[in-house]
Amino acid sequence: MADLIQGHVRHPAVGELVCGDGHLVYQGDTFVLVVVSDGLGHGVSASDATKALLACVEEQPGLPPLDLIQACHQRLKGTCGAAASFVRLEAEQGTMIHAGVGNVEARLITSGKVQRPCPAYGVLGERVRKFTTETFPYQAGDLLVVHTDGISDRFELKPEARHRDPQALARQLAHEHGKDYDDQLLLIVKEAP
Ligand SMILES: [Mn+2]
Repeated sequence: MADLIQGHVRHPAVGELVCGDGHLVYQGDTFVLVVVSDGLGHGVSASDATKALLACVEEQPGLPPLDLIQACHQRLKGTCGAAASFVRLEAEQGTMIHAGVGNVEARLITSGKVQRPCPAYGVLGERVRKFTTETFPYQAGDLLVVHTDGISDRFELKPEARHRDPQALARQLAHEHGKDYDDQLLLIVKEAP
């Protein structure tokens, strides 16, 4: 199992005590699963939706991302709902599989280019237009950046960013592009090559 290097910044919107954004990184035998959730709105109800989503993932982290996101959609019925991004890294197969709903942004920084998966429209627990997955070439050493809309996506990362320290880079991006009025979460994951 490869070494995982991670960095993240997470904090609630100004005036809130709990953060509605949350994440999970699960290291399986042959894959790494990364999930970032943004519970709709702020505060306790948003945090409850994210907790329900992450609990659903923890019960069955080995499910294919498409099945997992649909299971979460069912589980979140009756909550305030969530936007979320599910990323499965399979270094041996050389692939990254992404399934997402709503505006949680993921990017994969590789040696050649930056890949930006396109999430589906909708809200988990309420309505989703169509569940889809996208698959991208992936190898250990690539940098995965996932963040909620509490961090503006108006930043550019070049292939050289793969060599940055994930925690330092996460802090810098959140500092420069964070929005005080929304919960913020930015997560960076890299498998040691
Ligand atoms: Mn948000």
